Amino acid sequence: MNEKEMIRISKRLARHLRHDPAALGLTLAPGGWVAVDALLRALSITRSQLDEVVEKNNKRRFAFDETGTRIRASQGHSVAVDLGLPEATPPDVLYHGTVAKFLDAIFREGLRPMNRHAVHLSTTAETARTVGARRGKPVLLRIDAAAMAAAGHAFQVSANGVWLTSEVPPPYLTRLA
Ligand code: HQG
Repeated sequence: MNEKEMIRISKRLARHLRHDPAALGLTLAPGGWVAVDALLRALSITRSQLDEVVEKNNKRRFAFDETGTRIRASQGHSVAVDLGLPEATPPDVLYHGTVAKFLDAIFREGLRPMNRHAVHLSTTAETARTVGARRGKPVLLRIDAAAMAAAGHAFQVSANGVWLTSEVPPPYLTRLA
């Protein structure tokens, strides 16, 4: 499969596994899982195409269950879903990339999940900068995750290494650049 075709399939997977399964006549089972058979039929793709997208996806956005018969998005959902991820202790510092126009609101009310299910945080400044750059000139925020964890905020880490939490109140945020 060429790169263009992979991206096309990946975008369709992201749309349906995170946001709009109903558009394909699919529903997400608990945990966000969808039967691979049903997905292949709905997207008119083959199992080997799906395997290739899952394996080569640049952010490893999708994962099969241990039987290989079900698939889900590892994070990024807007539909209600409980991924059943265990609580995990975050690194002391995490990063979030955003853009200047959101800063007033962010420093007033904290980082919020907005349309997604959780706030997404990165372990490296570089990744966060890339996330912010999707919207314009990136602005980098440093999150004092150690202090948040000490204060009882729960964190989870997705299968593809994104740290998730339900909010980051302003006292834990510092603007870096
Ligand atoms: C901002 C992509 C105003 C927040 C990326 C962000 C990531 C606020 C936007 C993943 C706010 C939400 C997630 C507040 C947060 N007031 N704005 N209180 N709190 N915001 O897309 O983190 O390619 O839902 O800064 O690479 O940008 O889809 O979150 O700018 O990993 O796999 O509101 O999505 O991955 O935007 O991105 P998003 P995000 P995929």
